[in-house]
Amino acid sequence: MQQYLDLCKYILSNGEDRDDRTGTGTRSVFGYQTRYDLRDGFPLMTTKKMFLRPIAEELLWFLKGDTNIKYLVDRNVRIWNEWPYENFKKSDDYHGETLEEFVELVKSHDADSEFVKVHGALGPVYGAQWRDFNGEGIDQIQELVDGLINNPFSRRHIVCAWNPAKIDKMALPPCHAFLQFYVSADKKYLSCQLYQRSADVFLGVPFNIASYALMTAMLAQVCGYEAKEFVHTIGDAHIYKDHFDVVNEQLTRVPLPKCKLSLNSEVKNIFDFTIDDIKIENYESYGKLVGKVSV
Ligand code: THF
Repeated sequence: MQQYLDLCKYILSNGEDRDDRTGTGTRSVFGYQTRYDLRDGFPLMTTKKMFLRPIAEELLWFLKGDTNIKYLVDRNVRIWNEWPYENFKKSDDYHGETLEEFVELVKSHDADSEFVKVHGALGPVYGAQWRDFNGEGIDQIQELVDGLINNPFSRRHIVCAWNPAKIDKMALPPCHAFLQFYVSADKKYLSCQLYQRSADVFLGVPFNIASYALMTAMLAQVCGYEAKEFVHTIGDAHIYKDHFDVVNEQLTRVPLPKCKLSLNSEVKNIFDFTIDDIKIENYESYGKLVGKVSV
């Protein structure tokens, strides 16, 4: 994962310092591409301690078409909690609860309760656009699978989460906006390229790389290919100012050998994967590095 460290170094030395929406401030470059070979191991960052479980749960949540944090909260995945909490704070139901107390409220209410429906909702984010684009019943994932199987050399294996008609209804407009898949000429391999409009390089990018590498492997399995390459193309690639110290610490670490992804080979439908079908083996890493998420 030297490519990732090179990206960090490149931003720190060449980026411009900018104010941003969250008020934290970033150093940023525009336009950067990295490539990860998926054949020689799984690209889970080794230069800090990571867990595949929240990444896999988030991907399964997207694939279900779910856009409410309840599913994640019930599984103790907290990466999406800040955004509904910001909206909750502006509502009449807010009586000074902390983020932790808000999360407990989401956990203790049923999925079909008013509380969860109102305060757990993120609007029509990834899952909604992937499985039911614009609320018009277009299942981009099913169409992708059908296309990869029946028309491998198509140049239209696209999944698009960016829906201009619905941006203002989303808690956060999609960062990983546009995906394209590519089958090799010998019909052996599947590759994936992501266009990410905005990337929090310390916190988000290690998640995003692992997430799309996992998705590529799952798609490859159900479509009869092997995962080959993940190409990551970024628009605004930034490091938040309050992450500079942990990034510099990470840059002193030399990447360890990649781990291996192990999927349950019996799963033949992309929508049938469960968390127990997704495992990593031989994961070795340096210790954890902690950074705050800017909202
Ligand atoms: N907003 C910002 N500012 N950064 C992001 O990375 C980001 N995302 C998603 C949407 N908005 C974003 C949310 N994804 C973590 C990881 C991914 C996130 C959000 C937060 C995070 O805090 N990771 C910690 C702890 C992980 C844990 O709790 O298990 C880490 O150390 O990796 C990018 O798509």
